Amino acid sequence: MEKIFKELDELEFELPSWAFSDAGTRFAVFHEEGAARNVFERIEDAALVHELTGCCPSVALHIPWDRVENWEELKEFVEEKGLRIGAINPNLFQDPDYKYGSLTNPSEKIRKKAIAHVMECVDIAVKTGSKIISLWLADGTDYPGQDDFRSRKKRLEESLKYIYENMPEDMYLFIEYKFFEPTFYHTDIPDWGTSYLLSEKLGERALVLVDLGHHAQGANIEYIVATLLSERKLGGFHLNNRKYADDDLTIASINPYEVFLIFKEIAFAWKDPELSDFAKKVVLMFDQAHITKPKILAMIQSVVMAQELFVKALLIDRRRLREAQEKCDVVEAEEILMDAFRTDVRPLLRENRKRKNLPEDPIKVFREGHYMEKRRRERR
Ligand code: PSV
Ligand code: MN
Repeated sequence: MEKIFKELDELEFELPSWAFSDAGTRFAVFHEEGAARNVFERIEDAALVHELTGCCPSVALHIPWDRVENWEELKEFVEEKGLRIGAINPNLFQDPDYKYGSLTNPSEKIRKKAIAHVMECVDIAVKTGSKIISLWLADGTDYPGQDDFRSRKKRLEESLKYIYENMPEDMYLFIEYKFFEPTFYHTDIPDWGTSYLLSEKLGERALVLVDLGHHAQGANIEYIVATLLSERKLGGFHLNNRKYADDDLTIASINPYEVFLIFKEIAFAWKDPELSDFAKKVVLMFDQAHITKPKILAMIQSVVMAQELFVKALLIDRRRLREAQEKCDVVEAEEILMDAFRTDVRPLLRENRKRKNLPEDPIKVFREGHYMEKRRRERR
């Protein structure tokens, strides 16, 4: 238990500011009474999640959604709340100019505009003490012949090279992939292989970001994670759960076993002396849109769920598993995984929280507290 407690001290999650404000489907945005209306309120909500769970000390920002005039003031506010600013996410998907692409756009003027926006985000990262720019592109085409694939690839590589070479030397560039949407004929960064290729060409501080929602049905995400870890090219995650496509449902709501198997790869890398330092830097960020669940509660539920699944992954008996694998004892190997997966780790997590003076059951404390009433009163 003490060993797990030590490992739990190192298990941190990053919260997305955007999960605390109104979100919607393709068809409508739904309002939640008391939901955060601006970046300061989003930080307050993230701070509450951290206060109740004790393991979410950083919050990712999305620009321009979280843009302020005075970044020093925001940084101070974040620190006062006991948090730090995590990844800065440029937005290259809402400006009408990007209809035919941002960093890949045929127009040099628009490419320059997109690069300038990313460089603004680099500047914000410097001002707020963040070390990560997390890039996702909506770039792609809808129809055959719309643009030339190889020209787009070249433009993308050139744009990224400019950004990478002009970032401070201690800053990381995460490149996220998504196999479709909003374009449907082709996507410029559709899979981990393309993200890998681009980041490999850029250099050591360019890494792949795996959003769990951005894969085709049946994709083996844990294998992708293992491959990227072994190549030291995994930067971070956007944790969520997918049913059909990028639904951004709360983590493990559909398939907890899949998340357990993904976390197994990270937990094993944590314990591998050659990979441990690298693996512990992999950022476990959430990227979820809470529409049917109350936002703060959904986030607390996600954090608790992610902690449980990570602890289960830490419990796997690696020595026995290796022995079973060497003997090609497939049933025994799977049983060893299932032993850990079936273990009820909730008492252990409750004890851990008690020792840290945290609520033993953060979901219950939030539900029974008056956190939302206060917010509904103040955020009319
Ligand atoms: C795109 O679907 C994405 O996963 C990217 O990470 C964006 O930054 C985020 O969602 C916006 O909600
Ligand atoms: Mn994402």
